[in-house]
Amino acid sequence: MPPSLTLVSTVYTPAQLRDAPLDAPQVALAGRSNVGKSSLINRLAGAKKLAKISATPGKTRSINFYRVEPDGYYLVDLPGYGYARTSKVERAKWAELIEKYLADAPGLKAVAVLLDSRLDPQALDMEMVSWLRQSGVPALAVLTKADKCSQRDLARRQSQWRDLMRSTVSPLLFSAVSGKGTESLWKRLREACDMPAADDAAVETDGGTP
Ligand SMILES: Nc1nc2c(ncn2[C@@H]2O[C@H](COP(=O)(O)OP(=O)(O)O)[C@@H](O)[C@H]2O)c(=O)[nH]1
Ligand SMILES: [Mg+2]
Repeated sequence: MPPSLTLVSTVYTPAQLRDAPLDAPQVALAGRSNVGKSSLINRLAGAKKLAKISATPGKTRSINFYRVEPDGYYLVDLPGYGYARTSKVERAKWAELIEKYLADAPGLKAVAVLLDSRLDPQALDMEMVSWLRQSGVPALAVLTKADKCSQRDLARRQSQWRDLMRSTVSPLLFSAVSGKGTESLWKRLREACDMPAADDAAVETDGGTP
């Protein structure tokens, strides 16, 4: 059975972060507005639709904490960045909230950075990636909308990001439309939270050879 998601906390202001489950193991999801973050969360949630796929992008200004059952870690949905029609004041509020979260969450294990597989690396994506590197927070790159690109373009995009991120791990290919990458994403999320892969857990329950 795939894990299930339950929304347990929504935070609008830095002060409200006090009441959020920041100590529990968690992976945050970040990406530019319209990258497909809500669609990805809904795909992970399965039949239970959770994140509103907005007709008016850039409207989500909250941080949403989803508990993953039965594993017990959290997926933390950060507001999308870089929506063009956001005011300066809005943008400053956004930055304050996200920066406070990223700096103050002891349980933060990694940030899944969602990147549009159709687009060349964007300045804001590069900023997020270099901020994570400087902060020592592991980045888990996810190329979204993979159904929109040819295998050849996807492979090229993967190696481009791998080089940019100075990583040995290829970005994960994901499509909310086809479901491609869903299982691999669950696996990487668990690994990021230091939880054994489901297969390993099964082996352990079976017991080793005496
Ligand atoms: N073809 C395709 N379209 C997608 C995919 N994921 C999202 N979209 C579309 O991209 C747009 C933005 O998606 P949304 O999930 O709201 O992005 P968000 O702003 O990052 O939350 C919507 O029109 C979605 O239908 C995908 O995997 N494949
Ligand atoms: Mg959204």
